[in-house]
Amino acid sequence: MATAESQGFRGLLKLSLPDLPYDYDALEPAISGEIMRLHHQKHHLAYVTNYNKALDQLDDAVSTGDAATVVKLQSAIKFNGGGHVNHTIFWKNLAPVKEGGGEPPKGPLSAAIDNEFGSLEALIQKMNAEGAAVQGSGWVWLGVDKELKRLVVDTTMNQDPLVTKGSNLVPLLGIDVWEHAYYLQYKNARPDYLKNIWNVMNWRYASQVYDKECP
Ligand code: MN3
Repeated sequence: MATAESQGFRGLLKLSLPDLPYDYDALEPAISGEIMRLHHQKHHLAYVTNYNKALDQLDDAVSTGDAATVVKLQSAIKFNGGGHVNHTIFWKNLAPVKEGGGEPPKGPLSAAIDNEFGSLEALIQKMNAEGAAVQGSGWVWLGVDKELKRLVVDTTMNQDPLVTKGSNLVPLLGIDVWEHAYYLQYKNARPDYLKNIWNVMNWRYASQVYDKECP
């Protein structure tokens, strides 16, 4: 939201926490309401708050010519800014079953998946295997290389957005494999979380992004 007090760094807007496009419990039983509430209200909010704090400090450091502090702030900006970017996509990547969650992709994206991976099932198996293999915290992505017009599966560590793996990469779907995304419900069984999340995957959103990048 654009308010006067939200303006800090050179008049640019600070971030604010976006609303979820569904209720917290709308993705059950795949993802519990308790996880969704904490993930959105605590984790995502912390990225927003800490990014804004870093921008304030950057504003001060830039205006006093404090290059050492400008450099020092880069990791906080990358981590918290990336957390906001990734979670903003993640909420849109999910949808309640009654709103099309889990419905397989159609049209050009479906054809591109078959062409690149053989089948939707093969893509899901590949993403689940790569997501399960992420050491520590990170993300597994389905993206499109907008120059080559090709689908790619890749992983990123911590809160690095997909674009850190290549400037032409645009995320279609990202799955958060941080423990905070599943632990309350699935404990240490990340593969079970990965298996069930496809029941609420929003392929309509992925198709919209794909159609925009590969018209
Ligand atoms: Mn998360």
